[in-house]
Amino acid sequence: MAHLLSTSCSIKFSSGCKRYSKPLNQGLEAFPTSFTLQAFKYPLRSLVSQGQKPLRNYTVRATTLPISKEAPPQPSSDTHQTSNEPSKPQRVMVIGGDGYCGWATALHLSNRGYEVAIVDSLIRRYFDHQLGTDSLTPISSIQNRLRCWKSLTGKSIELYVGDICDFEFLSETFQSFEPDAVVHFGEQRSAPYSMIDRSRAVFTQNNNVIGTLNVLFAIKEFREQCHLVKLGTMGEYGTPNIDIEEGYITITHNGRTDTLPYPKQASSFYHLSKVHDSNNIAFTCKAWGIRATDLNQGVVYGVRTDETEMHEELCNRFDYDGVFGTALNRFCVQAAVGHPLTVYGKGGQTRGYLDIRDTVQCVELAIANPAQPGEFLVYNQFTEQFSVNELATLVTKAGEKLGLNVQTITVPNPRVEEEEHYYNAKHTKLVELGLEPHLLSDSLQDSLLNFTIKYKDRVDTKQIMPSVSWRKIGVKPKTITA
Ligand code: NAD
Ligand code: USQ
Repeated sequence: MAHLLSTSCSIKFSSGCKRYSKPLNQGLEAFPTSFTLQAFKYPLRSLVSQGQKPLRNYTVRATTLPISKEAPPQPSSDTHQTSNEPSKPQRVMVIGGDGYCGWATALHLSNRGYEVAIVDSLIRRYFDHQLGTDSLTPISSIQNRLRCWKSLTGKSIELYVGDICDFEFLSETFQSFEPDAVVHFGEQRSAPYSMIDRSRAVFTQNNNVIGTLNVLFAIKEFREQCHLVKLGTMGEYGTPNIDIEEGYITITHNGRTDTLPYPKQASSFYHLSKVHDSNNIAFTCKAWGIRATDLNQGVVYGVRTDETEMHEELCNRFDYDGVFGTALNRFCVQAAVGHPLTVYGKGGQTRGYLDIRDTVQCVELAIANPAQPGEFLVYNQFTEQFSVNELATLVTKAGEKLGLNVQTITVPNPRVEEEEHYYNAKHTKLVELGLEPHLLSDSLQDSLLNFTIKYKDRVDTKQIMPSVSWRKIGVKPKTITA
């Protein structure tokens, strides 16, 4: 049944299991009370079917283009290559390829000669409808994006629309595409979203943990040599008072020494879902000989990559709202529209950051240097670390150069996190593989700021303040606008 459909693709609904049917507009809280979080009035399942059966999962296998079905080359067993020209597995499945990191990565890999398929449920677009938010940038439908890519480059990217929590869909997709590598971005990735209420916490962990578990089973059953490149997060480690190593730490205790997974102290139900993923992946590497690389990524900033720059229809999404927007991207939008920069609490919270152009580089390096069967590689994927206060200072200075009057306010921290802490996370392994970082220089700041200024008329300033409180999770909303 797994086959590709033509441009005017028909839609097949699969009988995926119903796990989540509570309307998602319940439990949103305004925090603080001076703004509102809009909620969409339909339950999640309405996204996928207006039919009689209450389906969560649906299957649309579509491509705008015919694809070559040549026999895929076997992935190289020659791993850990450090040369500049590593052998490439040819067929890469990008799960979550319609999202922020996934879209940029899918185009980059396609441009670099990989046969790429995007697998995505498109649920990220639904979250915007649900919350009343939108990308700063106008984004085309995934079908139009792919048509545009084909017409510009002649390169086809296959598209499988469906939910990886639906194992039937995922099985058919694996058997149809036969990936040599799977890059897995396809998760609910907002910490605030996971902290809105019980239903979003459950949704996040269900979506992320079961989705990843299904990917592991699909590899085991259909493509056992396939290399899994999984996007984890630096937030799995938390902020311990010792240096953070890349995945593992050697400990001597009561005279005995062992190298163990680095302790995890996640600080949201989202971040915890990534810890569970990592444990499941590590276990299946041991138990089944899965080959996997966990990329513990820091906070991503920026929007332009070489490929998305080629045409406005290829433009990536850019989130600035209080639920999905991340620190530096938000600060640039805030500066552009004259909103004070929203530093939460004391602003000493320090994290690893990287340019989205480095995200795509890192993923390519991970694919080109696959883990051995049974091996679980862990890399810390970021290039520089900053405190929130340091980011605010950088944006203020860059804004001044552009004639902007940038102010900063202290917002009562909606999260439960250390606001002044030690932070020193190692991040050398991807550099050793060949990563050439784009650092957050003044000029980069200027160009990111200029980009946000270009789209500032699209900003809904009501979406800027944080709307979700870690302490008051599940409290009924005071205000929900229609
Ligand atoms: P995103 O929300 O923009 O994209 C995720 C994509 O996955 C969306 O297109 C969504 O529709 C899809 N998806 C979600 N659940 C799915 C499912 N069950 N089946 C199929 N598709 C599904 O997120 P992003 O910012 O691109 O992040 C991608 C990954 O990178 C996430 O795993 C995230 O945890 C990780 N990450 C992101 C950042 C960041 O700053 N954006 C930092 C560190 C790690
Ligand atoms: N922060 C502010 N003001 C803001 C927004 C954020 O002070 O307006 C602070 C937060 O309190 C936090 C830090 O900035 O201390 C980072 O917050 P964020 O929203 O930029 O990032 P986070 O919630 O950690 O999540 C993002 C992605 C997630 C990824 C994570 C990487 O959404 O998918 O896993 O970055 S990491 O932070 O390393 O865990």
